[in-house]
Amino acid sequence: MRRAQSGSLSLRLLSFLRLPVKSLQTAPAWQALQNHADQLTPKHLRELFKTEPKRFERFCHVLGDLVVDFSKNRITSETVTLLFDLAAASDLEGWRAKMFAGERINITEHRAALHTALRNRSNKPVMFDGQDVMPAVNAVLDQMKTFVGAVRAGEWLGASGERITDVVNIGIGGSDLGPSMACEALTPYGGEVNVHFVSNIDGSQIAEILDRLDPVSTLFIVASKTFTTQETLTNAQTARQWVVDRFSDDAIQKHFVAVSSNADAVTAFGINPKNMFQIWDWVGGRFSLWSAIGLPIALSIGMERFEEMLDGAHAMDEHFRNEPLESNIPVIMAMIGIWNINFLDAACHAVLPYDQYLHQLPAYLQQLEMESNGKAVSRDGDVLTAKTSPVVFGEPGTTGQHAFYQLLHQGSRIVSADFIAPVVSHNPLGDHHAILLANFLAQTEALMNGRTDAEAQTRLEATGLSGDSLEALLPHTVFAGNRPTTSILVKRIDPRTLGMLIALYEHKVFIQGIIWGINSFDQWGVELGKQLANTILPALKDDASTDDHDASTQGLIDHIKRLRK
Ligand code: G6Q
Repeated sequence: MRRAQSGSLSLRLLSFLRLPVKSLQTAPAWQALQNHADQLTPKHLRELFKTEPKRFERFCHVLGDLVVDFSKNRITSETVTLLFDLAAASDLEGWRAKMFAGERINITEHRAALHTALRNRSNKPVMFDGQDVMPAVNAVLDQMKTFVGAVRAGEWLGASGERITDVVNIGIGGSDLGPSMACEALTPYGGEVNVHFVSNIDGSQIAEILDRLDPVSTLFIVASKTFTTQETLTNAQTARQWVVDRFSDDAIQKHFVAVSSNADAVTAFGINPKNMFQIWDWVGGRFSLWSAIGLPIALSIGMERFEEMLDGAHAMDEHFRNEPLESNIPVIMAMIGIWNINFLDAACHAVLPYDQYLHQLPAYLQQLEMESNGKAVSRDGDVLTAKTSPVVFGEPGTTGQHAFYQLLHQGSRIVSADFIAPVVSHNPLGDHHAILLANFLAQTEALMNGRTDAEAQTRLEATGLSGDSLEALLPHTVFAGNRPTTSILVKRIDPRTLGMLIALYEHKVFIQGIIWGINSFDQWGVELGKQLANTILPALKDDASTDDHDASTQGLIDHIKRLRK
Protein backbone atom coordinates (compact mmCIF):
# COMPACT_ATOMS: atom_id res chain seq x y z
CA MET A 1 0.00 0.00 0.00
CA ARG A 2 1.33 3.46 -0.91
CA ARG A 3 1.80 5.84 1.96
CA ALA A 4 1.44 9.63 1.93
CA GLN A 5 4.89 11.14 1.44
CA SER A 6 5.14 13.62 -1.38
CA GLY A 7 3.39 14.82 -4.52
CA SER A 8 0.04 16.57 -4.26
CA LEU A 9 -0.80 19.21 -1.72
CA SER A 10 -2.98 16.87 0.35
CA LEU A 11 -0.16 14.36 0.35
CA ARG A 12 2.28 16.95 1.55
CA LEU A 13 -0.14 18.30 4.17
CA LEU A 14 -0.97 14.88 5.52
CA SER A 15 2.36 13.18 4.96
CA PHE A 16 3.27 13.23 8.63
CA LEU A 17 0.26 11.04 9.32
CA ARG A 18 1.39 8.35 6.88
CA LEU A 19 -2.13 7.48 5.80
CA PRO A 20 -2.82 5.27 2.79
CA VAL A 21 -3.25 7.09 -0.51
CA LYS A 22 -6.08 6.99 -3.01
CA SER A 23 -5.21 8.17 -6.49
CA LEU A 24 -8.30 8.98 -8.53
CA GLN A 25 -6.07 10.02 -11.42
CA THR A 26 -5.12 6.46 -12.32
CA ALA A 27 -8.72 5.48 -13.13
CA PRO A 28 -9.28 5.08 -16.91
CA ALA A 29 -12.17 7.61 -16.96
CA TRP A 30 -9.95 10.16 -15.20
CA GLN A 31 -7.05 9.53 -17.58
CA ALA A 32 -9.31 9.89 -20.61
CA LEU A 33 -10.33 13.32 -19.29
CA GLN A 34 -6.72 14.26 -18.66
CA ASN A 35 -5.76 13.35 -22.24
CA HIS A 36 -8.75 15.28 -23.54
CA ALA A 37 -7.79 18.30 -21.40
CA ASP A 38 -4.27 18.24 -22.86
CA GLN A 39 -5.77 18.41 -26.37
CA LEU A 40 -8.50 20.93 -25.63
CA THR A 41 -6.59 23.37 -23.44
CA PRO A 42 -4.92 25.28 -26.30
CA LYS A 43 -8.36 26.03 -27.79
CA HIS A 44 -9.86 29.37 -26.82
CA LEU A 45 -13.55 29.72 -25.98
CA ARG A 46 -13.83 32.28 -28.79
CA GLU A 47 -12.76 29.61 -31.22
CA LEU A 48 -15.21 27.09 -29.78
CA PHE A 49 -18.08 29.58 -30.25
CA LYS A 50 -16.97 30.28 -33.83
CA THR A 51 -16.69 26.65 -34.82
CA GLU A 52 -19.91 25.52 -33.11
CA PRO A 53 -22.81 27.70 -34.21
CA LYS A 54 -25.24 25.70 -32.07
CA ARG A 55 -23.10 25.85 -28.97
CA PHE A 56 -25.65 27.82 -26.94
CA GLU A 57 -28.52 25.44 -27.83
CA ARG A 58 -26.27 22.49 -27.05
CA PHE A 59 -25.18 23.61 -23.59
CA CYS A 60 -28.09 25.72 -22.32
CA HIS A 61 -30.68 23.87 -20.21
CA VAL A 62 -34.12 25.00 -19.05
CA LEU A 63 -36.23 23.73 -16.15
CA GLY A 64 -39.41 25.73 -15.58
CA ASP A 65 -38.38 29.32 -14.92
CA LEU A 66 -34.73 28.35 -14.51
CA VAL A 67 -32.27 28.76 -17.40
CA VAL A 68 -28.71 27.49 -16.99
CA ASP A 69 -26.22 28.29 -19.72
CA PHE A 70 -23.03 26.23 -19.50
CA SER A 71 -21.81 27.21 -22.98
CA LYS A 72 -19.24 29.73 -21.71
CA ASN A 73 -17.31 26.91 -20.03
CA ARG A 74 -14.27 25.43 -21.74
CA ILE A 75 -16.04 22.27 -22.81
CA THR A 76 -17.06 20.41 -25.96
CA SER A 77 -19.57 17.60 -26.43
CA GLU A 78 -16.67 15.20 -25.98
CA THR A 79 -15.78 16.78 -22.63
CA VAL A 80 -19.29 16.25 -21.37
CA THR A 81 -19.40 12.64 -22.60
CA LEU A 82 -16.11 11.90 -20.82
CA LEU A 83 -17.39 13.58 -17.66
CA PHE A 84 -20.48 11.37 -17.76
CA ASP A 85 -18.17 8.35 -18.12
CA LEU A 86 -16.44 9.48 -14.95
CA ALA A 87 -19.82 9.86 -13.22
CA ALA A 88 -20.76 6.34 -14.29
CA ALA A 89 -17.39 4.95 -13.12
CA SER A 90 -18.05 6.59 -9.72
CA ASP A 91 -21.49 4.92 -9.57
CA LEU A 92 -23.19 8.29 -9.26
CA GLU A 93 -26.60 6.83 -10.00
CA GLY A 94 -26.13 4.16 -7.32
CA TRP A 95 -25.16 6.77 -4.72
CA ARG A 96 -28.06 8.99 -5.74
CA ALA A 97 -30.44 6.08 -5.15
CA LYS A 98 -28.84 5.45 -1.76
CA MET A 99 -29.25 9.08 -0.70
CA PHE A 100 -32.94 9.27 -1.67
CA ALA A 101 -33.56 5.87 -0.07
CA GLY A 102 -32.29 7.01 3.33
CA GLU A 103 -29.20 4.79 3.47
CA ARG A 104 -26.59 5.87 6.01
CA ILE A 105 -24.31 7.48 3.45
CA ASN A 106 -22.75 9.72 6.11
CA ILE A 107 -20.59 6.83 7.20
CA THR A 108 -18.42 8.56 9.80
CA GLU A 109 -21.49 9.64 11.77
CA HIS A 110 -23.52 6.62 10.75
CA ARG A 111 -26.36 8.84 9.52
CA ALA A 112 -28.59 9.21 6.49
CA ALA A 113 -28.78 12.47 4.55
CA LEU A 114 -32.50 12.80 4.02
CA HIS A 115 -32.98 16.52 3.43
CA THR A 116 -34.95 15.52 0.33
CA ALA A 117 -37.62 13.94 2.60
CA LEU A 118 -38.22 17.34 4.22
CA ARG A 119 -39.52 18.66 0.88
CA ASN A 120 -41.00 15.43 -0.41
CA ARG A 121 -44.21 17.04 -1.62
CA SER A 122 -45.34 13.79 -3.24
CA ASN A 123 -45.69 12.49 0.31
CA LYS A 124 -44.69 9.02 -0.91
CA PRO A 125 -43.17 7.02 1.95
CA VAL A 126 -39.46 7.56 2.64
CA MET A 127 -38.16 4.70 4.69
CA PHE A 128 -35.43 5.09 7.29
CA ASP A 129 -34.56 2.20 9.56
CA GLY A 130 -37.73 0.44 8.44
CA GLN A 131 -39.99 3.40 9.26
CA ASP A 132 -41.64 5.97 7.02
CA VAL A 133 -40.33 9.40 8.06
CA MET A 134 -43.10 11.32 6.28
CA PRO A 135 -45.66 11.28 9.14
CA ALA A 136 -43.07 12.92 11.44
CA VAL A 137 -42.07 15.44 8.74
CA ASN A 138 -45.72 16.36 8.14
CA ALA A 139 -46.45 16.61 11.86
CA VAL A 140 -43.69 19.20 12.31
CA LEU A 141 -44.92 21.10 9.23
CA ASP A 142 -48.39 21.18 10.81
CA GLN A 143 -46.93 22.37 14.12
CA MET A 144 -45.05 25.12 12.26
CA LYS A 145 -48.22 26.11 10.41
CA THR A 146 -50.20 26.54 13.62
CA PHE A 147 -47.42 28.47 15.32
CA VAL A 148 -46.64 30.69 12.34
CA GLY A 149 -50.35 31.42 11.88
CA ALA A 150 -50.72 32.38 15.55
CA VAL A 151 -47.68 34.67 15.61
CA ARG A 152 -48.50 36.39 12.32
CA ALA A 153 -52.15 36.86 13.31
CA GLY A 154 -51.15 38.45 16.60
CA GLU A 155 -52.67 35.58 18.57
CA TRP A 156 -49.43 34.44 20.19
CA LEU A 157 -48.98 36.98 22.94
CA GLY A 158 -46.01 37.92 25.07
CA ALA A 159 -46.01 37.89 28.88
CA SER A 160 -47.73 41.28 29.06
CA GLY A 161 -50.32 40.45 26.41
CA GLU A 162 -48.58 42.30 23.56
CA ARG A 163 -48.47 40.81 20.06
CA ILE A 164 -45.10 39.67 18.73
CA THR A 165 -43.54 42.13 16.28
CA ASP A 166 -39.94 40.84 16.27
CA VAL A 167 -38.46 37.37 16.14
CA VAL A 168 -34.78 36.73 16.89
CA ASN A 169 -33.28 33.48 15.62
CA ILE A 170 -30.34 32.40 17.77
CA GLY A 171 -28.27 29.75 16.00
CA ILE A 172 -25.00 29.37 14.13
CA GLY A 173 -23.66 27.63 11.01
CA GLY A 174 -26.35 25.47 9.50
CA SER A 175 -28.83 26.75 12.09
CA ASP A 176 -28.33 30.33 10.91
CA LEU A 177 -26.92 30.76 7.41
CA GLY A 178 -29.77 29.11 5.48
CA PRO A 179 -32.71 30.86 7.16
CA SER A 180 -30.86 34.16 7.25
CA MET A 181 -29.99 33.97 3.55
CA ALA A 182 -33.53 32.92 2.58
CA CYS A 183 -35.22 35.64 4.69
CA GLU A 184 -33.04 38.23 2.97
CA ALA A 185 -33.63 36.71 -0.47
CA LEU A 186 -37.40 36.77 0.08
CA THR A 187 -37.60 40.20 1.70
CA PRO A 188 -40.29 41.33 -0.79
CA TYR A 189 -42.56 38.57 0.56
CA GLY A 190 -41.94 39.37 4.23
CA GLY A 191 -43.59 41.90 6.46
CA GLU A 192 -45.89 40.55 9.16
CA VAL A 193 -43.03 40.19 11.67
CA ASN A 194 -39.45 41.44 11.60
CA VAL A 195 -36.87 38.67 11.74
CA HIS A 196 -33.36 39.13 13.16
CA PHE A 197 -30.42 36.74 13.39
CA VAL A 198 -27.83 36.33 16.11
CA SER A 199 -25.05 33.85 15.48
CA ASN A 200 -21.72 35.26 16.61
CA ILE A 201 -20.37 34.74 20.11
CA ASP A 202 -19.15 38.33 19.87
CA GLY A 203 -21.51 40.05 22.28
CA SER A 204 -21.64 43.10 20.03
CA GLN A 205 -24.04 41.36 17.68
CA ILE A 206 -26.71 40.46 20.23
CA ALA A 207 -26.18 43.74 22.12
CA GLU A 208 -26.89 45.80 18.99
CA ILE A 209 -30.00 43.79 18.15
CA LEU A 210 -31.48 43.76 21.68
CA ASP A 211 -30.83 47.47 21.91
CA ARG A 212 -33.35 48.06 19.14
CA LEU A 213 -36.02 45.67 20.50
CA ASP A 214 -38.55 45.59 23.31
CA PRO A 215 -38.88 42.37 25.37
CA VAL A 216 -42.67 42.70 25.50
CA SER A 217 -43.01 42.06 21.75
CA THR A 218 -39.94 39.91 21.05
CA LEU A 219 -39.87 36.16 20.56
CA PHE A 220 -36.67 34.10 20.45
CA ILE A 221 -36.10 30.92 18.47
CA VAL A 222 -33.18 28.97 19.89
CA ALA A 223 -32.16 26.93 16.86
CA SER A 224 -29.67 24.21 17.66
CA LYS A 225 -29.87 20.64 16.54
CA THR A 226 -27.63 19.47 19.36
CA PHE A 227 -28.51 22.22 21.86
CA THR A 228 -24.89 22.05 23.01
CA THR A 229 -23.29 24.66 20.73
CA GLN A 230 -21.34 27.13 22.84
CA GLU A 231 -22.15 30.26 20.83
CA THR A 232 -25.86 29.53 20.60
CA LEU A 233 -26.27 28.62 24.25
CA THR A 234 -24.29 31.66 25.42
CA ASN A 235 -26.39 33.97 23.22
CA ALA A 236 -29.58 32.21 24.35
CA GLN A 237 -28.65 32.72 28.02
CA THR A 238 -28.04 36.42 27.38
CA ALA A 239 -31.44 36.70 25.66
CA ARG A 240 -33.06 34.74 28.49
CA GLN A 241 -31.65 37.12 31.07
CA TRP A 242 -32.91 40.09 29.03
CA VAL A 243 -36.45 38.68 29.14
CA VAL A 244 -36.22 37.63 32.82
CA ASP A 245 -34.95 41.10 33.76
CA ARG A 246 -38.09 42.62 32.24
CA PHE A 247 -40.54 39.97 33.49
CA SER A 248 -39.65 36.80 35.40
CA ASP A 249 -38.71 33.17 34.72
CA ASP A 250 -42.36 32.43 33.88
CA ALA A 251 -42.12 34.64 30.80
CA ILE A 252 -39.70 32.19 29.11
CA GLN A 253 -42.65 30.05 27.98
CA LYS A 254 -44.10 32.95 26.00
CA HIS A 255 -40.91 34.40 24.62
CA PHE A 256 -38.83 31.35 23.69
CA VAL A 257 -39.32 28.41 21.34
CA ALA A 258 -36.67 25.93 20.23
CA VAL A 259 -35.75 23.95 17.15
CA SER A 260 -33.73 20.95 18.20
CA SER A 261 -33.35 17.21 18.44
CA ASN A 262 -32.36 17.43 22.11
CA ALA A 263 -35.62 17.67 24.11
CA ASP A 264 -33.89 17.20 27.47
CA ALA A 265 -31.55 20.18 27.00
CA VAL A 266 -34.42 22.31 25.66
CA THR A 267 -36.49 21.53 28.75
CA ALA A 268 -33.53 22.18 31.04
CA PHE A 269 -33.20 25.63 29.46
CA GLY A 270 -36.79 26.33 30.53
CA ILE A 271 -38.51 26.07 27.17
CA ASN A 272 -41.80 24.19 27.20
CA PRO A 273 -41.25 20.95 25.19
CA LYS A 274 -44.58 21.72 23.48
CA ASN A 275 -42.82 24.72 21.96
CA MET A 276 -39.98 22.63 20.60
CA PHE A 277 -39.88 21.84 16.90
CA GLN A 278 -38.19 18.54 16.22
CA ILE A 279 -35.32 17.96 13.80
CA TRP A 280 -33.71 14.63 13.27
CA ASP A 281 -30.26 13.11 13.05
CA TRP A 282 -30.79 12.48 9.37
CA VAL A 283 -30.88 16.23 8.63
CA GLY A 284 -27.40 17.74 8.28
CA GLY A 285 -27.04 21.30 9.62
CA ARG A 286 -26.15 22.92 6.30
CA PHE A 287 -28.97 21.03 4.57
CA SER A 288 -31.58 21.90 7.21
CA LEU A 289 -33.35 25.08 6.11
CA TRP A 290 -36.19 22.90 4.77
CA SER A 291 -36.88 21.61 8.30
CA ALA A 292 -38.11 23.57 11.32
CA ILE A 293 -34.74 25.35 11.10
CA GLY A 294 -36.63 27.26 8.40
CA LEU A 295 -39.08 28.57 11.02
CA PRO A 296 -37.82 32.18 10.73
CA ILE A 297 -38.43 31.98 6.97
CA ALA A 298 -41.99 30.76 7.52
CA LEU A 299 -42.57 33.48 10.13
CA SER A 300 -41.29 36.09 7.74
CA ILE A 301 -43.07 35.05 4.52
CA GLY A 302 -45.91 32.87 5.85
CA MET A 303 -46.32 29.11 5.78
CA GLU A 304 -47.87 28.97 2.30
CA ARG A 305 -44.87 30.67 0.75
CA PHE A 306 -42.50 28.53 2.80
CA GLU A 307 -44.22 25.51 1.28
CA GLU A 308 -43.74 27.02 -2.19
CA MET A 309 -40.01 27.00 -1.43
CA LEU A 310 -40.30 23.30 -0.54
CA ASP A 311 -42.21 22.76 -3.82
CA GLY A 312 -39.38 24.36 -5.80
CA ALA A 313 -36.77 22.18 -4.09
CA HIS A 314 -38.90 19.10 -4.67
CA ALA A 315 -39.16 19.92 -8.38
CA MET A 316 -35.34 20.04 -8.50
CA ASP A 317 -35.14 16.74 -6.57
CA GLU A 318 -37.43 15.05 -9.09
CA HIS A 319 -35.37 16.44 -11.95
CA PHE A 320 -32.12 15.23 -10.37
CA ARG A 321 -33.62 11.85 -9.65
CA ASN A 322 -35.30 11.14 -12.99
CA GLU A 323 -33.70 13.18 -15.76
CA PRO A 324 -31.12 11.37 -17.92
CA LEU A 325 -27.57 12.51 -17.14
CA GLU A 326 -27.32 14.32 -20.52
CA SER A 327 -29.99 16.85 -19.54
CA ASN A 328 -29.70 16.65 -15.75
CA ILE A 329 -28.82 20.19 -14.64
CA PRO A 330 -27.23 19.42 -11.23
CA VAL A 331 -25.21 16.59 -12.78
CA ILE A 332 -23.93 18.79 -15.62
CA MET A 333 -23.17 21.63 -13.21
CA ALA A 334 -21.29 19.36 -10.82
CA MET A 335 -19.33 17.61 -13.56
CA ILE A 336 -18.31 20.89 -15.20
CA GLY A 337 -17.15 21.96 -11.74
CA ILE A 338 -15.00 18.80 -11.59
CA TRP A 339 -13.62 19.69 -15.03
CA ASN A 340 -12.74 23.22 -13.94
CA ILE A 341 -11.19 22.17 -10.63
CA ASN A 342 -9.38 18.96 -11.55
CA PHE A 343 -8.50 19.47 -15.20
CA LEU A 344 -8.30 23.26 -15.69
CA ASP A 345 -6.81 23.91 -12.23
CA ALA A 346 -9.42 26.40 -11.00
CA ALA A 347 -8.73 26.76 -7.26
CA CYS A 348 -11.48 29.27 -6.58
CA HIS A 349 -15.11 29.53 -7.54
CA ALA A 350 -17.02 32.82 -7.47
CA VAL A 351 -20.76 33.02 -6.87
CA LEU A 352 -21.98 36.31 -8.27
CA PRO A 353 -25.67 37.06 -7.79
CA TYR A 354 -26.92 40.04 -9.76
CA ASP A 355 -29.65 40.57 -7.18
CA GLN A 356 -29.18 42.52 -3.99
CA TYR A 357 -31.63 40.30 -2.11
CA LEU A 358 -29.29 37.35 -2.76
CA HIS A 359 -26.37 39.07 -1.08
CA GLN A 360 -25.99 36.30 1.50
CA LEU A 361 -26.03 33.51 -1.10
CA PRO A 362 -22.21 33.39 -1.48
CA ALA A 363 -21.77 33.01 2.31
CA TYR A 364 -24.42 30.31 2.39
CA LEU A 365 -22.82 28.41 -0.49
CA GLN A 366 -19.41 28.86 1.10
CA GLN A 367 -20.58 26.67 3.97
CA LEU A 368 -22.50 24.26 1.76
CA GLU A 369 -19.52 23.62 -0.54
CA MET A 370 -16.51 24.12 1.69
CA GLU A 371 -17.82 22.36 4.79
CA SER A 372 -19.14 19.48 2.69
CA ASN A 373 -16.25 18.94 0.31
CA GLY A 374 -13.32 20.75 1.90
CA LYS A 375 -11.71 17.44 2.74
CA ALA A 376 -8.53 15.68 1.70
CA VAL A 377 -9.36 12.19 2.90
CA SER A 378 -11.67 9.75 1.14
CA ARG A 379 -14.67 7.97 2.59
CA ASP A 380 -12.37 5.00 3.24
CA GLY A 381 -9.78 7.09 5.05
CA ASP A 382 -7.24 7.38 2.23
CA VAL A 383 -5.44 10.63 1.39
CA LEU A 384 -6.78 11.94 -1.91
CA THR A 385 -4.28 12.96 -4.54
CA ALA A 386 -6.91 14.96 -6.47
CA LYS A 387 -8.01 18.49 -5.59
CA THR A 388 -11.43 18.77 -3.92
CA SER A 389 -13.63 21.77 -3.03
CA PRO A 390 -12.53 25.10 -4.44
CA VAL A 391 -12.47 28.22 -2.29
CA VAL A 392 -15.94 29.71 -2.74
CA PHE A 393 -16.47 33.43 -2.48
CA GLY A 394 -18.58 36.17 -3.96
CA GLU A 395 -20.48 39.41 -3.72
CA PRO A 396 -23.51 40.71 -5.54
CA GLY A 397 -23.05 42.35 -8.92
CA THR A 398 -22.42 45.05 -9.75
CA THR A 399 -20.78 45.93 -6.41
CA GLY A 400 -18.17 43.18 -6.79
CA GLN A 401 -17.24 44.43 -10.26
CA HIS A 402 -15.61 47.46 -8.66
CA ALA A 403 -13.67 45.34 -6.18
CA PHE A 404 -12.30 41.89 -7.01
CA TYR A 405 -13.36 41.29 -10.64
CA GLN A 406 -9.96 42.65 -11.73
CA LEU A 407 -8.47 39.30 -10.69
CA LEU A 408 -11.21 37.38 -12.52
CA HIS A 409 -10.36 39.22 -15.74
CA GLN A 410 -6.61 39.61 -15.62
CA GLY A 411 -5.30 37.65 -12.63
CA SER A 412 -2.79 34.83 -12.89
CA ARG A 413 -5.27 32.22 -11.64
CA ILE A 414 -8.29 30.67 -13.28
CA VAL A 415 -11.40 31.42 -11.25
CA SER A 416 -14.62 29.78 -12.39
CA ALA A 417 -17.81 31.71 -11.72
CA ASP A 418 -21.58 31.38 -11.55
CA PHE A 419 -23.47 34.50 -12.58
CA ILE A 420 -27.06 34.48 -11.27
CA ALA A 421 -29.77 36.99 -12.20
CA PRO A 422 -33.55 37.40 -12.07
CA VAL A 423 -35.13 38.68 -15.27
CA VAL A 424 -37.86 40.54 -13.39
CA SER A 425 -36.98 42.88 -10.54
CA HIS A 426 -39.06 43.33 -7.41
CA ASN A 427 -38.20 47.01 -7.65
CA PRO A 428 -38.59 48.15 -11.26
CA LEU A 429 -37.08 51.60 -10.85
CA GLY A 430 -36.23 53.46 -14.04
CA ASP A 431 -33.34 51.82 -15.92
CA HIS A 432 -31.81 50.13 -12.86
CA HIS A 433 -32.68 46.57 -13.81
CA ALA A 434 -31.79 46.94 -17.48
CA ILE A 435 -28.38 48.31 -16.50
CA LEU A 436 -27.94 45.48 -13.98
CA LEU A 437 -28.71 42.84 -16.61
CA ALA A 438 -26.50 44.56 -19.18
CA ASN A 439 -23.62 44.28 -16.71
CA PHE A 440 -24.48 40.64 -15.97
CA LEU A 441 -24.26 39.81 -19.67
CA ALA A 442 -21.26 42.03 -20.39
CA GLN A 443 -19.13 40.43 -17.69
CA THR A 444 -19.51 36.85 -18.88
CA GLU A 445 -18.99 37.95 -22.48
CA ALA A 446 -15.82 39.80 -21.52
CA LEU A 447 -14.52 36.91 -19.41
CA MET A 448 -15.12 34.56 -22.32
CA ASN A 449 -13.84 36.72 -25.21
CA GLY A 450 -11.11 38.70 -23.51
CA ARG A 451 -9.39 41.30 -25.66
CA THR A 452 -6.58 40.38 -28.03
CA ASP A 453 -3.51 42.59 -28.47
CA ALA A 454 -4.73 43.60 -31.95
CA GLU A 455 -8.06 44.71 -30.48
CA ALA A 456 -6.33 46.45 -27.60
CA GLN A 457 -4.05 48.26 -30.05
CA THR A 458 -7.00 49.47 -32.15
CA ARG A 459 -8.67 50.83 -29.02
CA LEU A 460 -5.54 52.61 -27.87
CA GLU A 461 -4.95 54.09 -31.34
CA ALA A 462 -8.53 55.37 -31.30
CA THR A 463 -7.68 57.35 -28.17
CA GLY A 464 -4.79 58.99 -30.05
CA LEU A 465 -1.95 56.92 -28.55
CA SER A 466 0.95 55.75 -30.67
CA GLY A 467 4.60 54.79 -30.56
CA ASP A 468 6.31 54.07 -27.23
CA SER A 469 3.40 55.23 -25.10
CA LEU A 470 1.09 52.82 -26.91
CA GLU A 471 3.60 49.98 -26.61
CA ALA A 472 4.01 50.64 -22.89
CA LEU A 473 0.28 50.59 -22.19
CA LEU A 474 -0.66 47.74 -24.52
CA PRO A 475 0.18 44.73 -22.26
CA HIS A 476 -1.96 46.19 -19.47
CA THR A 477 -5.05 46.49 -21.65
CA VAL A 478 -4.95 42.96 -23.03
CA PHE A 479 -7.37 40.36 -21.60
CA ALA A 480 -6.64 36.68 -22.10
CA GLY A 481 -10.34 35.76 -21.81
CA ASN A 482 -11.11 32.03 -21.92
CA ARG A 483 -12.37 32.23 -18.29
CA PRO A 484 -15.11 29.69 -17.54
CA THR A 485 -18.49 30.98 -16.41
CA THR A 486 -22.01 29.61 -16.03
CA SER A 487 -24.99 31.96 -16.38
CA ILE A 488 -28.12 31.21 -14.37
CA LEU A 489 -31.32 33.12 -15.09
CA VAL A 490 -34.57 32.87 -13.17
CA LYS A 491 -37.78 34.73 -13.90
CA ARG A 492 -37.80 36.36 -10.47
CA ILE A 493 -36.43 35.50 -7.06
CA ASP A 494 -39.53 34.05 -5.41
CA PRO A 495 -39.91 31.21 -2.90
CA ARG A 496 -40.23 28.55 -5.59
CA THR A 497 -37.21 29.59 -7.67
CA LEU A 498 -35.13 30.06 -4.51
CA GLY A 499 -36.03 26.51 -3.47
CA MET A 500 -34.99 25.21 -6.90
CA LEU A 501 -31.75 27.14 -6.84
CA ILE A 502 -30.66 25.98 -3.38
CA ALA A 503 -31.54 22.35 -4.13
CA LEU A 504 -29.54 22.63 -7.37
CA TYR A 505 -26.44 23.61 -5.39
CA GLU A 506 -27.07 20.94 -2.74
CA HIS A 507 -27.13 18.26 -5.42
CA LYS A 508 -24.07 19.69 -7.13
CA VAL A 509 -22.15 19.39 -3.85
CA PHE A 510 -23.36 15.83 -3.29
CA ILE A 511 -22.38 14.77 -6.83
CA GLN A 512 -18.90 16.27 -6.57
CA GLY A 513 -18.41 14.49 -3.24
CA ILE A 514 -19.26 11.20 -4.95
CA ILE A 515 -16.77 11.84 -7.75
CA TRP A 516 -14.00 12.62 -5.23
CA GLY A 517 -15.07 9.68 -3.06
CA ILE A 518 -15.53 11.81 0.05
CA ASN A 519 -18.24 11.96 2.70
CA SER A 520 -19.91 15.33 2.07
CA PHE A 521 -22.08 15.11 5.17
CA ASP A 522 -19.67 15.25 8.10
CA GLN A 523 -17.52 18.21 9.30
CA TRP A 524 -14.74 16.94 11.54
CA GLY A 525 -12.67 19.96 10.60
CA VAL A 526 -14.95 22.16 12.69
CA GLU A 527 -14.43 20.08 15.83
CA LEU A 528 -10.76 20.74 16.61
CA GLY A 529 -11.11 24.51 16.99
CA LYS A 530 -14.18 24.04 19.23
CA GLN A 531 -12.27 21.73 21.55
CA LEU A 532 -9.20 23.96 21.74
CA ALA A 533 -11.31 27.04 22.53
CA ASN A 534 -12.68 25.17 25.53
CA THR A 535 -9.20 24.40 26.82
CA ILE A 536 -8.01 28.01 26.39
CA LEU A 537 -11.04 29.69 27.99
CA PRO A 538 -10.00 28.93 31.61
CA ALA A 539 -6.55 30.38 30.94
CA LEU A 540 -8.15 33.63 29.73
CA LYS A 541 -10.73 33.83 32.46
CA ASP A 542 -8.53 33.71 35.51
CA ASP A 543 -5.19 35.27 35.98
CA ALA A 544 -3.49 32.05 36.89
CA SER A 545 -0.48 31.60 34.65
CA THR A 546 -0.53 28.68 32.27
CA ASP A 547 2.20 27.17 30.19
CA ASP A 548 0.19 24.44 28.49
CA HIS A 549 0.37 26.03 25.06
CA ASP A 550 2.89 26.59 22.32
CA ALA A 551 5.04 29.72 22.60
CA SER A 552 2.95 31.77 20.18
CA THR A 553 -0.42 30.94 21.77
CA GLN A 554 0.99 31.44 25.25
CA GLY A 555 2.58 34.75 24.23
CA LEU A 556 -0.74 35.99 22.82
CA ILE A 557 -2.59 34.93 26.00
CA ASP A 558 -0.10 36.95 28.03
CA HIS A 559 -0.55 40.03 25.82
CA ILE A 560 -4.37 39.75 26.08
CA LYS A 561 -4.10 39.71 29.86
CA ARG A 562 -1.74 42.67 29.82
CA LEU A 563 -3.80 44.78 27.39
CA ARG A 564 -7.16 44.25 29.04
CA LYS A 565 -6.00 45.65 32.36
C1 G6Q B 1 -23.48 22.18 9.48
C2 G6Q B 1 -22.68 22.02 10.65
C3 G6Q B 1 -22.67 23.21 11.58
C4 G6Q B 1 -23.85 23.25 12.54
C5 G6Q B 1 -23.55 24.28 13.62
C6 G6Q B 1 -24.69 24.44 14.61
O1 G6Q B 1 -23.68 21.32 8.67
O2 G6Q B 1 -23.02 20.85 11.29
O3 G6Q B 1 -22.60 24.42 10.89
O4 G6Q B 1 -25.03 23.53 11.87
O5 G6Q B 1 -22.37 23.94 14.30
O6 G6Q B 1 -24.97 23.24 15.24
P1 G6Q B 1 -26.23 23.09 16.16
O7 G6Q B 1 -27.44 23.25 15.31
O8 G6Q B 1 -26.14 21.72 16.76
O9 G6Q B 1 -26.15 24.18 17.18
